[in-house]
Amino acid sequence: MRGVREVMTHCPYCALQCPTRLRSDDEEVEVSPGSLSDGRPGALCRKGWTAPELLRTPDRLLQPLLRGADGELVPTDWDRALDFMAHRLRDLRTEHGSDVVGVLGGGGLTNEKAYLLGKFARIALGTSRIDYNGRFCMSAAAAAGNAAFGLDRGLPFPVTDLEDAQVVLLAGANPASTMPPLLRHLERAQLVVIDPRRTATARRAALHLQPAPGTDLALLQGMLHVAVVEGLVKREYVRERTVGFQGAWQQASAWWPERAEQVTGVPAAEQRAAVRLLAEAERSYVLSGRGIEQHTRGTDTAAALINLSLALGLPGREGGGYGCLTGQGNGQGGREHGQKADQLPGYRPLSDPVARAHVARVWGVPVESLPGPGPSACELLGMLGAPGGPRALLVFGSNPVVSAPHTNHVRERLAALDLLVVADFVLSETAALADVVLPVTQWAEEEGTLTNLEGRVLRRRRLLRPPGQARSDLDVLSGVAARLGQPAERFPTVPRLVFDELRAASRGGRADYSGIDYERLDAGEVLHWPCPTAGHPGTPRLFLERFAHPDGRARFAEVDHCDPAEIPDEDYPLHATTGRLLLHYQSGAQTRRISELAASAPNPFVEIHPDTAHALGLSDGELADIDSANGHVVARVRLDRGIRPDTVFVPFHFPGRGTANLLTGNALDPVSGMPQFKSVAVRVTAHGAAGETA
Ligand SMILES: Nc1nc2c(c(=O)[nH]1)N[C@H]1C(S)=C(S)[C@@H](COP(=O)(O)OP(=O)(O)OC[C@H]3O[C@@H](n4cnc5c(=O)[nH]c(N)nc54)[C@H](O)[C@@H]3O)O[C@H]1N2
Ligand SMILES: Nc1nc2c(c(=O)[nH]1)N[C@H]1C(S)=C(S)[C@@H](COP(=O)(O)OP(=O)(O)OC[C@H]3O[C@@H](n4cnc5c(=O)[nH]c(N)nc54)[C@H](O)[C@@H]3O)O[C@H]1N2
Ligand code: SF4
Ligand SMILES: [Mo]
Repeated sequence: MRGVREVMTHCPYCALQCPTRLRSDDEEVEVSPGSLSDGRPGALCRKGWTAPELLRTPDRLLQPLLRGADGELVPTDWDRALDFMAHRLRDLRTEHGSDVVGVLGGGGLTNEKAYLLGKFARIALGTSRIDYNGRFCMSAAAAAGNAAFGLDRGLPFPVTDLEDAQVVLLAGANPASTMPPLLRHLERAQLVVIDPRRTATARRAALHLQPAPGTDLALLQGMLHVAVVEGLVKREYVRERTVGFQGAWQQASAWWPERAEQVTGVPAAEQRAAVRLLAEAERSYVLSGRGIEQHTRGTDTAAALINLSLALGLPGREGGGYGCLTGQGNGQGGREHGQKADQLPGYRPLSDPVARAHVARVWGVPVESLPGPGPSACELLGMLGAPGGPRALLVFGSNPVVSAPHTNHVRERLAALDLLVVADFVLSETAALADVVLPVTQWAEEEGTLTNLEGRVLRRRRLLRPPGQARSDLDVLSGVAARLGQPAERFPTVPRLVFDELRAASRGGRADYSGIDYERLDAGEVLHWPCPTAGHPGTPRLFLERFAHPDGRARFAEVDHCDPAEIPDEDYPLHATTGRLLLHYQSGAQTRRISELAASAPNPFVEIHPDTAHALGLSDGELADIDSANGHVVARVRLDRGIRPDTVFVPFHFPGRGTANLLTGNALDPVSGMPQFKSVAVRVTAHGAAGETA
């Protein structure tokens, strides 16, 4: 493979999955934007432009590592690493039963990897204890979407539809930092932004509502109240296309805007103005982000946003709609193929006997051998090493030591394991704690598919040979499965074969991929699921005729506001919320290794209003201690007039004592298992001022 090579593929990071042209001349890899689905030139954000650097990062994992008797990780070869792993897994399973092994997957894995990981857990390990980091990400909006529409696809329409929007409501989303090229589709729209901070997105908004963190449900009730009282509800749509309006209204009727103002801090006049803008425009869209979802009432809050959208008649029509901005590269596909605790491929429920029988047939195993639903990701992490809990954990595509809530607790639980195995291409903070570290391939070194935020299936293509001994996750799963006695043909390593099996497993399910294949994708067809037959054109727009419930109607939800699990008090008088910076991705395991990004955004910080800082005796740039009931963080003060004075913001991309998730706790949304990342009560003081901190 000498000379200049070129492939068309997609960025390795977020769910926008910007198309990229990758070129290599054996010396360097160059990236440039590819074309959008309609042929117009695409764009990349700085993470996309700098992504190739990680392919050649000096600390790339090139060999498997095993923890030696002296406690150090030492290089080994694949046979030794996999033999050791299989041997330990077998012993543990013999002693404690199959549920002794836990698996944590990721929304960055390709469809093929996510599918094979779920199959591996259910039939090679026989464990029910598999979940993935999408639990931290999509779970609340997905639960609300499934309940309301009978189907959960992030955007039920192509992003380009947004170009005709007149008004777009962004509820707890900051795409100017998290998906910059998406803003090109929003140029003509007036934006209404709901965010406690004046973000780069909020600065472009016609209207910026700034609620206290964790109070969105009250705000959305107030807005539904406005819609009803001002006669802005689309009555005919509500009558013909929905059920349950009365139940939703019964709850919202108690939330006149002035009452919502008291709880949220958003003036009643702004609530009215926002609803009028949305209702009076001909083409309005409502989009949800993690800001409203990552709470102990995340599902109910997402449901309240859907209630408002339904009342305004937006979902399922042309020139309007509701959607949720999916996060990770394969955040959409990653939640469809069976790495989720309660799910089988095709977005099928694991507890449904018909679904179980179908998938067992495709896998060639007795249906009784399929385990039942297991615990959600945070519950899984919480039970590691505890009596009756998993004693081994396999991690593929997540870095929970930085990104899971209450990370001190996570570290304790990981330390209580007999075996921790992490597959990664760099020594992430979690991999550094593992007994076995498996070096895997990156995006430009592998083939596969991902499903972007609009449900479109995309091809990832290989440009480079994997360096050193790096192997695909598919090879790893197949190698371990064989050592556990599985027939080789059950765990194919060729992505195209895995995809063909995934298609069969998804046939007839909610997310039906059976009509999509590599040939059609490689021929340039634009295919959104469901796509049930080889001749089917795919489904770019869902719900235009009917919603996916048997009666074709969408469901309003009966929800009400209550306070978040932790609210400010005398000891912890401020709200802290967490989230993203433009230049870093997630736990930062990837972007902190990219020189340009690391140099521009090197350190953890706490964003704080100047008046609050002044009252606390803090000045810009100085180190501060941030304490919550769960833990302690040290970060530099960054003054920002755009944040609410009662709120501070801590980005979650940094390790060590700047890890935002030292502050967050174990409270979960009872419906979805979503942690409360976006609202925790804290105290901020000058660093060291309080003496020794606990
Ligand atoms: N640069 C970058 N881009 C990314 C990622 C990344 O790590 N870095 N990750 C990708 C992934 S996986 C995801 S999930 C998406 C997430 O994309 P977003 O949802 O846009 O990102 P966040 O920064 O987590 O949260 C959005 C906003 O919610 C606000 N917020 C905080 N608390 C509240 C609240 O209580 N109510 C309301 N209304 N708003 C609140 C925050 O101030 C923040 O501006 O981004 C994707 N893109
Ligand atoms: N406080 C706070 N915490 C949060 C959030 C927040 O807003 N605030 N957001 C949450 C959200 S939305 C998300 S999505 C999570 C994400 O948090 P994580 O799950 O930690 O996600 P990443 O940092 O992307 O970790 C992925 C790891 O897998 C590796 N990796 C990438 N691709 C592959 C692959 O194909 N195979 C293998 N084997 N490894 C791979 C990467 O190198 C990296 O080490 O964080 C959550 N945590
Ligand atoms: S917006 Fe997302 S997919 Fe596009 S270049 Fe940036 S990180 Fe990559
Ligand atoms: Mo996410």
